[in-house]
Amino acid sequence: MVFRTLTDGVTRGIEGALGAVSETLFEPVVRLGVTGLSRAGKTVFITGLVANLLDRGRMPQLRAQAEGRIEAIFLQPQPDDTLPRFDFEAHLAALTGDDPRWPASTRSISELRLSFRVRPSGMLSGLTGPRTVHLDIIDYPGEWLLDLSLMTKTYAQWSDDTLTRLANRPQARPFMAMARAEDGSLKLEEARAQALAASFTDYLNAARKAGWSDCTPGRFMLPGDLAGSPVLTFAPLPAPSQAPRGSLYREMDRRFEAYKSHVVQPFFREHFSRIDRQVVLVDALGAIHAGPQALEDLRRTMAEILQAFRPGRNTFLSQLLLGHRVERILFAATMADHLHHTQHPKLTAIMQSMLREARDRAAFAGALTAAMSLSSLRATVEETVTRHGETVEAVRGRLMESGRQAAMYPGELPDDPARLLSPAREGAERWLDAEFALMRFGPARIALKPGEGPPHIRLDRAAEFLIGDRL
Ligand SMILES: Nc1nc2c(ncn2[C@@H]2O[C@H](COP(=O)(O)OP(=O)(O)OP(=O)(O)O)[C@@H](O)[C@H]2O)c(=O)[nH]1
Ligand SMILES: [Mg+2]
Repeated sequence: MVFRTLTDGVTRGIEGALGAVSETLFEPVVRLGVTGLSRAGKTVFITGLVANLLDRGRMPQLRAQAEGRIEAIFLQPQPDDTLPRFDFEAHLAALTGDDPRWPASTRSISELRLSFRVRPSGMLSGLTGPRTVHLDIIDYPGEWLLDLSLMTKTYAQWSDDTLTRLANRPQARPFMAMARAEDGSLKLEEARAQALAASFTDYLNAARKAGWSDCTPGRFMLPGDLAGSPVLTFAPLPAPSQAPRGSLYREMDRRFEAYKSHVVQPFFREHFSRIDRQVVLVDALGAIHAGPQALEDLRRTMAEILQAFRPGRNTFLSQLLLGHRVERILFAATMADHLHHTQHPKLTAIMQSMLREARDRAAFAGALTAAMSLSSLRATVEETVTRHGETVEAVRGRLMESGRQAAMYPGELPDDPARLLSPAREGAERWLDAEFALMRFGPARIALKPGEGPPHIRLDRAAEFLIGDRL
């Protein structure tokens, strides 16, 4: 008894030491970025994906799983000591507890490591033992990618560009009046700098609401723990004829550079540049429901965001990446459980068409791309109901507000995406020949069988596209 414990301890010690060596030498790491605009469904996606990888009963389309080659998948301490851990357990408890809720908004970056033990397929299967592959999942706000354009500009260039663009925008009137009245050559007064930054932030928020997508610096709208710090206390100003040391203009210039080097650059250098696979989540249904202008805003913002996947044009990024590239990008329309499955192909087509420009660019950079509609945590069941004497394919779920069960028929998406995208581009106020309803459902109360993850739509297909080739 004593002897066994001892040898166990010894062998484990050796395995531990070997483990540390082999991890760096032989165990491949795949870094999966998960992004999307705020409320696109990132947190629910990661939680649903991880829960369904730990318990794989609902993952038939993941090939390694179907072939019975996955021996184990388990959570591990993450490799980056300074990143917050993605709080998987808390999010899963919220989603699948007795009183199921959607998780709270996260608005920052976080990370989680999953390790896979898989048996190789094909010819090698009899020859070698199981391999270990690590999957690092990184959740970050899509808004952060908007700042990429700042990296190649000086403060003077950025100020000129921004003030020119803002000149005719009604939302910018108060800020423009303030900026024009400012003399940048005078000595810095902190209160003035703060007032300018606050007015500029107000403009950014109003512009975002009004549908403008060129709202940078992105962290002004999602400041997190940087709120009030000098890196977020600057604004564009007209160039004075001279800007002596200690002047307002000089100090704004310094803070702009600090924003680039302390906020934008670290994110791109330490996180973005190391991503191998990327999923971009899009709440296309939410935008369609909100109307043509919201859909057009979403299209423009996504096009801007996805510039980050076409590094060629941006010297800062291409120097940083040094040839490293994202190999696969999945564009996913989330919350597809609001639609009967017969409509999913139409939703996918709309998203595909909306992102065409951006997708072509990514393809140009050599990445493999795919589009699909999915639901990370299915909150509805399908149901055929009679409506004005007609039968329609609807979905049923538990309403967020009242907790009551209700059936929803969201309307029929067009077969041709242009029927939505063209009026959106032309600035239509509302949809002419259709209406799209959307009810907010809460997560359903679920009783999971052993070995089964929470219900979803196509998470297994998404996982197969994103990492299947590495298993
Ligand atoms: N019905 C349904 N709703 C979903 C699904 N996924 C997300 N949602 C809804 O979308 C909301 C936002 O999801 P999150 O995962 O928190 O989105 P996020 O992108 O992490 O949001 P931020 O952290 O604020 O950036 C949720 O509160 C749900 O209302 C899904 O699969 N089905
Ligand atoms: Mg989140």
